[in-house]
Amino acid sequence: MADKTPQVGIVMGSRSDWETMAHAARQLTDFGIEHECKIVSAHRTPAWMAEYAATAESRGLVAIIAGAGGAAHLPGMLAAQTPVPVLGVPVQSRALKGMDSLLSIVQMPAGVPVATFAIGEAGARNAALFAAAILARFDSAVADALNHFRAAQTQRVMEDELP
Ligand code: RP5
Repeated sequence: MADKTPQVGIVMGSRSDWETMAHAARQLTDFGIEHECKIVSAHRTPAWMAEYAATAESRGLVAIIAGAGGAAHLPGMLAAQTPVPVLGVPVQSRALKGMDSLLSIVQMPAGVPVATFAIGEAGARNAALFAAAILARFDSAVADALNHFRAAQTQRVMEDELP
């Protein structure tokens, strides 16, 4: 039986972030990477967030993709409490179009890194690709899937024609 232990955690501050973060989940599914998706809010469920961070390493997570919008503390607060690499995705906010999310996530003080991606869908997809790149270093099936993805993407562009 295949091992269903999640290797990547996808967490987000609110259900309203799912539309964006589903792109990360879809990409991991395409690569056959076991993952879990959960709502973990730094502001509304701080104790649950601390528990998630505290158990991430022992549960075998290799990376955590954390999406949040507005005053987006989630990626940084997770990174502060786990040695597992945290990949932050700024979710587009209504008021400031995600600039608030981006700056909240990217401006970590020295000592507690969060890898920060683009605002919205591109960031979610790239965070998943980055997690895959980490896993590919020690999982040849993921390496093959990633190489295939890149080759197919290149092929599409090479064959594209302007109207
Ligand atoms: C953040 O507040 C969430 O990550 C979300 O992007 C934002 C708005 O949350 P809701 O009011 O939609 O639940 O914590």
